[in-house]
Amino acid sequence: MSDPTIPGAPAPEPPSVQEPQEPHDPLPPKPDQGAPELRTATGEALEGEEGTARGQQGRWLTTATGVKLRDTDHSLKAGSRGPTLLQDHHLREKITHFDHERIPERVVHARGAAAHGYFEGYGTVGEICLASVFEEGRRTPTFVRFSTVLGSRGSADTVRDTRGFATKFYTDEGNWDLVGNNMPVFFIQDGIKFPDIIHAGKPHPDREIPQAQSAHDTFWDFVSLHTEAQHHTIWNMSDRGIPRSYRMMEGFGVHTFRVTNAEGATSLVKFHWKPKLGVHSLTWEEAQMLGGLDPDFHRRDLADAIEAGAFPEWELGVQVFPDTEDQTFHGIDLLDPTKLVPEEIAPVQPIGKMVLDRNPTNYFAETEQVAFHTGHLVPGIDVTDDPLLQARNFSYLDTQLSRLGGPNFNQLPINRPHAPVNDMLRDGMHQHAVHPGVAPYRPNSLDGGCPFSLENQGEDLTDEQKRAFVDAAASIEASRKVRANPASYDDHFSQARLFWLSLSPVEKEHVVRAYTFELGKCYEQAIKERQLQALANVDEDLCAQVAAGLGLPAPEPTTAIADVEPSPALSQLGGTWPTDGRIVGLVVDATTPADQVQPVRDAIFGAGLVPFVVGPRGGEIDGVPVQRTFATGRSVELDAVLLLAAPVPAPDALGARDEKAAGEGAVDPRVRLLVEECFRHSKAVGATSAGQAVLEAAGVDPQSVGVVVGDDPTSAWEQLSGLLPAHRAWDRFPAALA
Ligand code: HDE
Repeated sequence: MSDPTIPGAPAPEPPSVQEPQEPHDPLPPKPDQGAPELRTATGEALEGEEGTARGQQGRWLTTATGVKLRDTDHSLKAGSRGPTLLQDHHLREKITHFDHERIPERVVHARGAAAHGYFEGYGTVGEICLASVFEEGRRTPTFVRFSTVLGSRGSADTVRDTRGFATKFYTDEGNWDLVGNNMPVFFIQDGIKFPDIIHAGKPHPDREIPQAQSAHDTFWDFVSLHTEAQHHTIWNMSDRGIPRSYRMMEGFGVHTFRVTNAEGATSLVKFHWKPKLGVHSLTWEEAQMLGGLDPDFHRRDLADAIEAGAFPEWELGVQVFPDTEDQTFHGIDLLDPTKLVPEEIAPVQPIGKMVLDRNPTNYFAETEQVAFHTGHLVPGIDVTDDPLLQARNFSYLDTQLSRLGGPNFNQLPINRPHAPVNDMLRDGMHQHAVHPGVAPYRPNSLDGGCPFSLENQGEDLTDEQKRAFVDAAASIEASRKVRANPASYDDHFSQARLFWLSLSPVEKEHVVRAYTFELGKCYEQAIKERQLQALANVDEDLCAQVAAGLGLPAPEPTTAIADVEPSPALSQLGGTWPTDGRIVGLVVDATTPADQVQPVRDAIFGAGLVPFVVGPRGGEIDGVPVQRTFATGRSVELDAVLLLAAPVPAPDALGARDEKAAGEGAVDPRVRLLVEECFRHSKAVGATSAGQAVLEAAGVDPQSVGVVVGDDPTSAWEQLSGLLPAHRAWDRFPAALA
């Protein structure tokens, strides 16, 4: 990375203090930004600068119809104090447009953040799937939107929830959308119940609280009655429900998909995204603090990492299963979306990688208007009969009609395919294409019979015919119309238990805490008792611990406890991972010389992390810019802290001005608090001899796990950087559970 900078500056060039007076061309986009590729409404490539915003041109303010204006600050009035005239077309245009700026937020997954990138195939899956996107070395542009499920568009990022992980691949054979989550299973086995689970999870209809939370009666009422939700629920209660970053989440297609090879043979697959940075989470206290201190934490983290050049990366992999008649694998029903297949019995085989390397230029145009759809499939990839997926194939198209105001949403720049479009869909609201010809119907003779379909010509297929989408001819057993589940869907607890048993002791502690917190927030005793009953059917220990926290007796199981093998791949702990884009706080005081800060700052940048200098005041200290002051900074923004000084209380360390600053002592109370919190959250803490006094003030034993002291900044950083790959100092607080 050349010339690293601290990410987050809003403008591509530093603004002047005075309002600019000279007109000039619009500023260029920031270097980290990209935009949808230049394409016509029907997918043709256009000449021009690729990946740049094209919204505004020229120097002069105009109306929506390009008429230059002299004044946009005063409405047209009958005299300077008179009433506004109806004649004021500029006022009416400006206000009317403003009045209609909003569109309905997504009914679920309303809160999200996105980035542009590319996917590169490894060429390892050709034997089972003919989709061109997986060919070796082929690069396909992608746009990924991450999201929470329950909250409104303005809700906090760090709430406990499932995260969406939706990827649009602009392949040369049309758009393919892989609309997944960060958890491999779902609450319901049949899409007809989606409104039920969502109505239960959303805020209560009477008071519209709580926002973006599952810790309330209606959610637990539903999942405790509808026990097929228990497996997904335990994932939500685990650390997966509070990711550290969108960059550090796995992604799952959840459903089983059917893929076809060039010979027409089919296989069943489950898609997995594996993050290069590993899977990591916040602590619950961090998540709660961030909800107030930085509700945009995940959004900011994604954009900042890309701006800092720490491009997030995932490997896409598949678990492959033979397409047998019963569509099961080792007794697991592959059409049941509440079940996963352990990686130990079906390894995830890497088939390509994705890198996100550009931030959107305009949130609304790109992140808000992107329209994903499970039915956006390409040749070689097809759906299965999973009843959840079948309902999704209806829902995603339908929802865009009300969200994006009509049937032409695929023509919005972010949704335009990169493959030529030659459909017979016509007209409708906001039609961008100017379709030639007179015969958008088939058969026709007036347009020379165009467009032709690549009809199957028997055995001798042309290359083009081979590459057309064909619905996989899966057989369906002789059947009767019924509203019923297969018997294999009746097991609701064995995989929740599998997940529980696969966790490390500290992860189990977090699950116990999450259930106890969430149920503790419910008002109705009956709901708590009912959920405890479900936990008793998962695991005795888990149930007993949660029951103790709620002050209720632990019930006996009502079903036989399943005998399951743990799947170690489900635990997040135990490895080391790259630390790209992690944030290290460098605490200085008003007198710390630049030569104590600059070398370690450079070393942190050089290692691909981001240093935040945290000082007693803003501006520069001995020429080094300060990113956070003791008043504006907080531990939860940081992955590690390095104390280069033991700052005395700053001039604004007044309880009346900043409650965090209340208290006596030789060290500024906010620095003490910063270190206390980092320690409590099991973060790496380091100090030089000059900063060591803060450890003492914060009551942190320098011998503790994950605490290092060095003579000088560079040696302290060297030790500290060795702690970061494990994400946290996990052994700092031993777990009581086995
Ligand atoms: Fe979605 N879901 N979903 N969902 N979903 C939507 O589509 C729906 C399900 C997922 O960033 C909506 O455009 C039904 C599973 C993501 O724009 C809507 C069912 C999984 C996103 C919809 C499901 C998901 C959505 C709302 C049960 C993981 C955000 C706005 C049958 C595999 C996409 C929209 C984005 C969004 C319906 C279940 C993931 C209403 C009916 C399972 C990541 O169409």
